[in-house]
Amino acid sequence: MDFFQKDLETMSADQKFVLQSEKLVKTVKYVYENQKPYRDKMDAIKLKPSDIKSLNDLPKLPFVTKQDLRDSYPFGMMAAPRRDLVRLHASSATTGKLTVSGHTMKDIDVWAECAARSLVMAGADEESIVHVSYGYGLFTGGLGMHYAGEKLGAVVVPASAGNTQKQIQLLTDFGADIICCTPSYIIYLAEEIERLGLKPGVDLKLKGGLFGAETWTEEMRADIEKRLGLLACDIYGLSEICGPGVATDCKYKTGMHFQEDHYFPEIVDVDTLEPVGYKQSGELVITTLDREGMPLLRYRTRDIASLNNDPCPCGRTTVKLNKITGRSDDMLIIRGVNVFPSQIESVLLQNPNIEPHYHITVDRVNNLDTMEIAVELSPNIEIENIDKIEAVRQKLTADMASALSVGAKIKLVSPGTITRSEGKAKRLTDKRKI
Ligand code: DLL
Repeated sequence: MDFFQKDLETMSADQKFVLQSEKLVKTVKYVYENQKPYRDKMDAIKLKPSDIKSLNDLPKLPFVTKQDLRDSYPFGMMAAPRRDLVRLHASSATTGKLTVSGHTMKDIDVWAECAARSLVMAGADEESIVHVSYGYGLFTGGLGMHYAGEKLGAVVVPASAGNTQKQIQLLTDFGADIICCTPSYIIYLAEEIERLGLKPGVDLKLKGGLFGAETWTEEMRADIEKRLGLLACDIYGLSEICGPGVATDCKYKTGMHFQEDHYFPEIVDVDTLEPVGYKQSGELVITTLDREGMPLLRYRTRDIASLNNDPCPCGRTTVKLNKITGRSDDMLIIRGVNVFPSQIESVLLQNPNIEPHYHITVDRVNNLDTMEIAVELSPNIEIENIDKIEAVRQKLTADMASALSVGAKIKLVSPGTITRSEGKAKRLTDKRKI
């Protein structure tokens, strides 16, 4: 199966523009009439729904921020009447209130459609067994991929997160060919699979995976693919918009195909908030084109990425989201230098002598920022081989300094000592904020 909905995934630029413009005009009118906080924003700049005639007028619209969602907690941004809402999801914030998202039946269906397209991109079809190890609950990962699998007509195994031994038993006994979980969890699973002496391709039938919900690098992808012999696709999404499936890699990995007939992406400069061109990095802003429950116009995701419009050999014509490099709010400023955790991961994973498990601790000592990166040594290195370990440490220290333009202390720790995560990994402690 090459496509889930070929006609919608391979539209010409003109067809797309017409469809998106029609949907945008309708959504703006619907939002103005039904979402008071946004109507107030439009009134404040004297913008009327009739001023939005096509997609070209999108930049006239004000942005919506996470703070707007918090200010209207819990239901202020819902545009559909209560009787039409069928589900709530929420994303936990590190500080403050939850961000709540409400869905009508149609919203759930559109989301399932986009996530089913994602499953197909990872190689799934109606014969597939889809093992879902994302958490089920307010987090959208579990239920999002669950409904996608059912929509595709595959068999879904709702394993949810946790209980790694049971997960491996289910994977070997049921023979799932597709797995959905966070990149950090698949690494943990791979490690356990290796420890148990199970052989990918023999004891396990996995051929594709959809890994997302956190940033991960190309180096991490290569490691996952090598260890498990599967196609590792990146899947992006956020609960404010729907959940997993907003954009996903196909097997050619030319960037994540953005489901533009439902969710329109823009990248804006982080300082000026002006839209930037393809391949230029900035903050991802998303407009929902047919959402009913909680439509969002120009929602600032805080995710830092770029778009590309290069042709993809798969035939899909959708614009592509390049890997998320970080969040504007998880960017670290170390002695004045901007550092994203993904840059650190990228350096670490190029070194064959270490494992992809790390933790970053940032502190301030005598008014100076310090950064320590604890990373696990590969089990292939004998712990008594002090000279080798010192050489690995020195190489990593030098590579890190040249990649980040700021020094970091490297602490090599024994294999298995860094806490494994079942959901989104917690890889950073910033003591300056505690
Ligand atoms: O993480 C939805 C999801 C579930 C996506 C499963 C993919 C797979 P939230 O909990 O609301 O929703 O968190 C959304 O997670 O703004 C990004 O910062 C980050 N994120 C999600 N997918 C990716 C990805 C889900 N593929 C926030 N790469 C987003 C990097 C990602 N970051």
